[in-house]
Amino acid sequence: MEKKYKLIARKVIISGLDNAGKTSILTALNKKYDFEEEIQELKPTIKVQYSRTIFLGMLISFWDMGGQEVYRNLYVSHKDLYFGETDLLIYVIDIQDREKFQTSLDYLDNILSYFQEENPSVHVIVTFHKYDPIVRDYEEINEDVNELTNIIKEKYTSFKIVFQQTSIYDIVSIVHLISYGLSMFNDKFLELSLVIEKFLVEFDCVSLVLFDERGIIVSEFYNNQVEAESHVKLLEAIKEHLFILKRIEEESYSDYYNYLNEKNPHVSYLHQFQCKGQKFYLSIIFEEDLKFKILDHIPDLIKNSSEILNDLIP
Ligand SMILES: Nc1nc2c(ncn2[C@@H]2O[C@H](COP(=O)(O)OP(=O)(O)OP(=O)(O)O)[C@@H](O)[C@H]2O)c(=O)[nH]1
Ligand SMILES: [Mg+2]
Repeated sequence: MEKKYKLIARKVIISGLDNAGKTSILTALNKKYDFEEEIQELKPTIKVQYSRTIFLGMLISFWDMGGQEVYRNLYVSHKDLYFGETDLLIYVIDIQDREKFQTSLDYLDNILSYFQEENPSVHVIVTFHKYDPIVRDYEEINEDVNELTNIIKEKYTSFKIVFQQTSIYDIVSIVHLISYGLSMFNDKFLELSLVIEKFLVEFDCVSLVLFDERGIIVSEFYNNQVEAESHVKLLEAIKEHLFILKRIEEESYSDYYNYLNEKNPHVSYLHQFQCKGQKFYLSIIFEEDLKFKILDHIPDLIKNSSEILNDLIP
């Protein structure tokens, strides 16, 4: 049956030079796992590739803007057509390609000057991409991240630009990038994060993430006392949850699904619930001895989250 409500449309542009990794980011986001082969075979994007998803009552259109020079020239000579009415710009810089930094900064400048004139309230995220696990400790890479961040921050004081680091070898970083961007559209997300934070603190969880059925993060909180070594395990557990929910959706599994994994050092728990006919997943990581206390209180958490989700979903 067709739903009667009208979705709020949002336009998200993913821009940057050719080979920066834009199409890879969207492919990884979509697939969550087993995307390596597909990404190896990606061809440069011809002009703009459009895709859509629904996230909490918003119809999100992603514009993946092929970054080869001919296309960049085309966009900047028809700025209204391509950049008009943008709600969020995700600008991708290949952090491993130093030689192209200046060209990338120039292109960003071109786009942001347009927004400064025409659409100063646009949300902007700059992501330093190809920040792969194996290069994260390289001093030069981190220096480049800092330097580029400072250059951009100092130049565009009228925008509140958010900076991120992503890699397709770290799927959680990709999910974060897009989720963070989408949560900028509605203040209710802040309310939800307070509910999530309160639960995390009260029951001393390691992490608490709320996903929608497509695996986009609606809200999340992490215990900042987690040590580096456990942090890696924590990300592994969240990744496992992402894979499970992707499988559930792919296989149209219709029963409620809960999944408890008691592997060391922490227990990880995935709990599905519904609100206004939509599925959501709570992903919780906690210490073994808190298990019963936490599982007992999940219905309260669902109740409190659902009250806010009810307002978010049209
Ligand atoms: N090391 C590394 N390589 C990546 C990453 N993301 C993408 N790549 C590689 O970068 C290359 C270009 O990726 P694309 O996603 O096609 O780049 P694009 O920005 O869409 O390029 P255009 O469509 O021409 O604008 C591919 O060979 C990918 O395998 C990453 O996080 N790390
Ligand atoms: Mg592309």
